[in-house]
Amino acid sequence: MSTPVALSIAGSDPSGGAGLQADLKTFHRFGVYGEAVVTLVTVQNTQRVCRVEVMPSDLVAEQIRAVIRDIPPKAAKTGALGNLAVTQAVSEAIAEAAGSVDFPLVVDPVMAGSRGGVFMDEQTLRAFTSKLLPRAFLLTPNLDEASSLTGLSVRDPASMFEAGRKLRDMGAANVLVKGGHLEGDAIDVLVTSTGRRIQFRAPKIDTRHTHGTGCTYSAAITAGLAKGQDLIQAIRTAKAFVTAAIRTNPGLGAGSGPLNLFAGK
Ligand code: PXL
Repeated sequence: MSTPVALSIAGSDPSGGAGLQADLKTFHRFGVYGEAVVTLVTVQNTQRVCRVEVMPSDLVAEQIRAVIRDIPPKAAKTGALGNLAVTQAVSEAIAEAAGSVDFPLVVDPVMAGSRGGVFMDEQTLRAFTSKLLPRAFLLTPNLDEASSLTGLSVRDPASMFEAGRKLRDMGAANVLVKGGHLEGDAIDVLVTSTGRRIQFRAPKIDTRHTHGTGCTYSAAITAGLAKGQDLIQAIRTAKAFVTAAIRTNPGLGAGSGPLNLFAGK
């Protein structure tokens, strides 16, 4: 069997728990070879984000072009993009690649970090919505992101389903609205390309060490897709992994620490 390859286009978290670092570790955990295009560099530890420097947009586009034809990914994901220029450059480079390389794209609409740091302003949100969102095989907003993208108040499974339907109308093929911030269980709602609604449920784990949960979840789904799993199978496996990774977190750092990305090994 050929080596499964996945590409992440995301920001660097030097504390290693989120962003590109979490994506690569998660790909590796699932036996998937990872490629990594950096969009922005953060300065952060488990307590706070101190600085965000976004890469020049041509540098981001060149990285994508350099790797995508040489080692074509079987699946790709985007995370924090940082500004308007990078969002446009990534959308264009992905559109260009779509002519010759075919892979499902998981789009994680990262707007802000759990430790602070804003990765998407209003203008960027508009470009993201018109240019990148319609290229998503799967869009993975949390409750706040689903609210910002749709203008709806997304706060329970019914409104998560509404938002999912609206985001499909806006052009995403499938939408997984993540309910990790709901009261009670962590319920995620998938609206599929055929309009089916499927719920994924896991118990909420009471810990402050949840940094990188969104990145890890979308990376694990991307890894599953790179291995040829269907979407529902990839989400089930990813959800179980993220839940185990939170439950067995290593308790690192004085603030919100990382997950256990070895979970299940
Ligand atoms: O979890 C969202 C996220 C994504 N990417 C980078 C981050 C964070 C959160 O802090 O730092 C680089």
